[in-house]
Formats: sequence, C-alpha cells, structure tokens
Amino acid sequence: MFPYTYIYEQLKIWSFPESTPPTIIIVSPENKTYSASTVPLTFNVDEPTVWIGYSLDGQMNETITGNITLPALPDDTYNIDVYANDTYGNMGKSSTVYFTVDTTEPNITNVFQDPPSNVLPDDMVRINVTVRDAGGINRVLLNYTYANSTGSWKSIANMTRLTGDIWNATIPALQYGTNVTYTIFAEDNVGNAITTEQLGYKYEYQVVPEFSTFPILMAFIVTTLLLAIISRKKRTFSA
Ligand SMILES: [Ca+2]
Ligand SMILES: [Ca+2]
Repeated sequence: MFPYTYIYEQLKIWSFPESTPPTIIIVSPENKTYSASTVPLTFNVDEPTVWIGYSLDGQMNETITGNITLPALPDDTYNIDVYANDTYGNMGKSSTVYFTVDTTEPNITNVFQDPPSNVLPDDMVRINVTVRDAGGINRVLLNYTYANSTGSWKSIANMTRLTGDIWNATIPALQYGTNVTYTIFAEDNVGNAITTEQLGYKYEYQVVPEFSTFPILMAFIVTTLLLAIISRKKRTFSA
C-alpha cells in the first residue's frame, strides 16, 4: 500500500501541476522622483499568466494586460505593487516600488538683503532667501549684474544652505555709484526651476558715497535745532 502522504502529493501534482507563483520584476517606476505626472508602469513576468493587476498605494487591484502609463498622478509620494496569476492559480507579487511625483517649481520667499539700504563702498551685501520644495532642492543661484561709469558686468554666485530652508550668498563690496540688480534662481532635484524675475520681483540697490548728503543734512538740522533750544533755555535761565 502507498502511504497516505504519497497519495496526497500525487493528487496535488495532478490537480496543481506546479505551485510556483510568477516572479514579477517592476522596471518602471523606479525608486526615484519623477518630474512628470505621467509615469510608465512596465514590468517583466517569468511565465504565462491568466491575470495581471497593480495596486497603487495599497488600493484595490486594477486589472491590466501589460505595460501601461499610470493615470496622471498629482505631486505626492506613492508605492506600487504588481500581481500576476499563473495558469495554475499561483499568485505572484512584485517587490513594492516607492516613488515620488514632483512637477512643481521650488517656492521662493523672504528675500532679505543686509544692509537693506544705504549700501556703502566698503559694504559686502548679504542676500538670504527661503527656498522650499517637497522633492528637495538641487541648487539656488544668485544672478546679479552691476554697472557703473567704468562698465557693466554679470555674475553668478552659488547660494549655500545656511540652516533649514534658508540660503545665502554675498555680493562683494563695489565702488560708489554702482547700480546692482539681482535675481534668485532655484531648481529642485528633478529640474523644475523658477526665478524671482518670473515671480514678478525686482531687486536692486545703488552703492552710495561713504557720507551721503542726506544723513549729513539731517544731522546738521538736528544739531542746529538742539543748539538753538539749549541757547534759548540758557537765556531763559539766566534772565
Ligand atoms: Ca507558476
Ligand atoms: Ca518640486
């Protein structure tokens, strides 16, 4: 007589000739950030199948017959699994792929200039700016042009991250009478880029002389008034 387990194994092989689920390898998406909302879903399956489906963010399976382009995805992070059923009812599952969609330019705010005005010939000008992006920042540039009686120049400075979202660069000290205009360029990790010019902002300053006439005039007026008050008080006192 055959042992019971032997008969059981024979029956299983007869009714389910093999029990290995399909191996599914997702080729796209990859574990990365996409700059377009249309992401291709491509994959390989190692054996014939009767059914294939995918699940985005653990939602219900969508049946597909092969490679597709996923429906337009808003900016966010996602995970995806592909399932496939072979002709013997064995269900295979891919490894989960995590990916991000980022179609939006960085957000540039709080442009801060120090000194904010009255830039003197010895003053370096520090520019700070807040740049945010959900998908991460690749680079922030300070583009500036400066012109005076001797000529006009363009320059680009790499802004460096100070802390958190704050980036910084410095415009060197320039001679009296130089007009400076600058814009800030920010690019995220997938190439979405924007400038403050595109946002409608214009930043400029002029290098003023060491002792500009207006503060001197103000100082003169204030001193004269004080002297007048003091001398009047003295006169009142002595009278
Ligand atoms: Ca199989
Ligand atoms: Ca972005």
